[in-house]
Amino acid sequence: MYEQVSHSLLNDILIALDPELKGDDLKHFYIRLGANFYAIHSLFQLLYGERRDFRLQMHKLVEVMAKQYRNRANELRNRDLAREKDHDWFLSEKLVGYALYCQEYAQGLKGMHEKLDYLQELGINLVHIMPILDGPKGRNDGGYAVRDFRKIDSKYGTLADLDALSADMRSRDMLLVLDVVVNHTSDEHEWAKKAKKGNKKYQEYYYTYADRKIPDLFEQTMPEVFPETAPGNFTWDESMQRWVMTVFNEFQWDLNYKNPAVFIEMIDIILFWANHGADVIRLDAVAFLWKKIGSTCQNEREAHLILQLMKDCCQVTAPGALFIAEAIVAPVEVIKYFGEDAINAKECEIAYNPTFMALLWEAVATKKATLLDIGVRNLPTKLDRATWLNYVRCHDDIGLGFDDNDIRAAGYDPQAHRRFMVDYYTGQYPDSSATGVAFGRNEKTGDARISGSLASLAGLETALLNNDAAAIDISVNTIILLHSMIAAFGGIPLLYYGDSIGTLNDNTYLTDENKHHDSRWVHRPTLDWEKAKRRHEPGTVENRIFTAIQRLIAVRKQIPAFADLNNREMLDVKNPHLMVFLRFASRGMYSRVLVIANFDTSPQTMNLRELDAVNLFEHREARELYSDRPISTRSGELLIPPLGFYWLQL
Ligand code: OTU
Repeated sequence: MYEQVSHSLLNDILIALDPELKGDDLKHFYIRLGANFYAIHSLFQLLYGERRDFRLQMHKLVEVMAKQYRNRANELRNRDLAREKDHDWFLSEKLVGYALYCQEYAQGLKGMHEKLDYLQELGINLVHIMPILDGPKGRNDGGYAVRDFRKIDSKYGTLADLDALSADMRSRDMLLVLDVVVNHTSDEHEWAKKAKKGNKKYQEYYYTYADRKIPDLFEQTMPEVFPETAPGNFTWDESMQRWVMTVFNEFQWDLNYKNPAVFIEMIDIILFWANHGADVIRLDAVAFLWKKIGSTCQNEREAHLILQLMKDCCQVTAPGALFIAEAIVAPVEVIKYFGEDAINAKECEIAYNPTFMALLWEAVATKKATLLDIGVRNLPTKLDRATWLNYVRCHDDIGLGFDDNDIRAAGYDPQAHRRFMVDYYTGQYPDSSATGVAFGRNEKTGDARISGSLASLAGLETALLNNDAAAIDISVNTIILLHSMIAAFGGIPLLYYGDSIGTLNDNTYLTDENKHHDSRWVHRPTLDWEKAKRRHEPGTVENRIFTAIQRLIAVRKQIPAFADLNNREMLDVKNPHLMVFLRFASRGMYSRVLVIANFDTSPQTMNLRELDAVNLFEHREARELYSDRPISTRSGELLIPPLGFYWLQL
């Protein structure tokens, strides 16, 4: 949009810009800048308009965007243009992701090359390499406390190694996802070190206070993220003689986005990684970006303005790069990270789907899809050009963040039901064979979360220990069922390393002084490549899980109705153990697919006449796509095996 005030400011900025930043090859940059400048200016004004140095800061912002565009390789610029044309590319059913630690997976970045073959064998084409940036030894929260945002930790490799890897991935048509930890830095970051020495400029990069007055006000309404290991939200810094806000661990200093310098530094860093080949950037802990006394300091409106501004700036320099919002918050809040009031996503194109993840675990524990069904129906409608990252496990704990009203509607008491979940997955519940570990127990609120590998939570550890073939079947089928759900739901399935071969809990963290207090390390093991080899030995657990997931992925990629185009319809069925939904596509061979999942450990029947929404089965049989076999529908009833699922082509 053209608007005089912003446009005349833009003209002033352009006149003053370094001539080097005005070359002919910057044409595409300036076209995009013109298109986005009104939005950028408006957002910057909303956030920082009160400041006397507003114009100067705007100037700096444009300079950073232009410099990073000048640094952007032609290959990536061409990619940007191709993606502008094919703008819905990331909604495709062809995308399947995998998250891994490069050290634990491949002994570092150099080792990744040969281990990409394994991922391709599975069908993966999007790889999230967990944080690799320089951080203090031990006090780094698994890489989420960064000391230098432009340096790769030497134990993983070098920037040149990453460039080589991203080039290799591009040649294999694989997408690279990297983290930018936007909410905080390590207390050993150069900015923090300067702040500690009394440098006012850098103290303003953080929230620091001489006494407890403001911290006490904040803490009246701020919940604790790590109540066991890092209670409170402020830490006293001896050398600075000030309190500093530390929402996560005490060594993670929260950045102060009320300061435009912080915003500009971070957009510079985001663009730096986009220029090093990141196709997708995972923005960590985005719900926390804005702090306000009297609020929970999560999901504030300004946090959204910051993300919109980041998106608008990124679109000017590196429009091909997408953002993932990591906001593990309530469903009504998560949805806003796609961009509120927009039609197309204009904040983050991709967001973790923590609600679906937690609901899946609830369905496994109760063997019923009741709450899952309610929860999914109550997920707010997603924008166009926005998609979910659907996952079963990740490097973090499982938070039980479903909606209290939904829990009640499913017939449970919210608090008691959450307690049941924790008991169930930590093996306290009589009927449970899960071997998870509690995480983040909060004595004040009674809350807790759950750690543990997928296989261990699904009872595989216990089943193997008891050499119980039937129990092994149950856990293997649970693992496959859960993966079938993330493959069919709509969005990008994101697998977690080790899960496709049934990796169990790893208790070695208990003897590591830097890890023993944080149970999330139980599910961050070194990948056992000997175990992985057994994927080729028929009959092994590894083989059963791996080949099933491999098949799920291959079939998903052949089903256009599995692209994420807001094309899912939940269907009513009487049997509470079943989750049933329809996926549809306007074109393509398999235009409608009926997904049925049975969460019970016994076979369940479904009456086809209940499905009036799909007056389907005039035919005598339907093709089941996963098994590639016809299934008779003649009796008007379908029998779904224990923990089984069908993808029926209509
Ligand atoms: C994220 O986590 C990361 O995924 C964690 O590994 C980090 O510890 C944390 O940020 C701090 O960098 O901020 O919006 O267990 O679910 O802290 C959600 C709690 C986050 C995590 C939560 C999450």
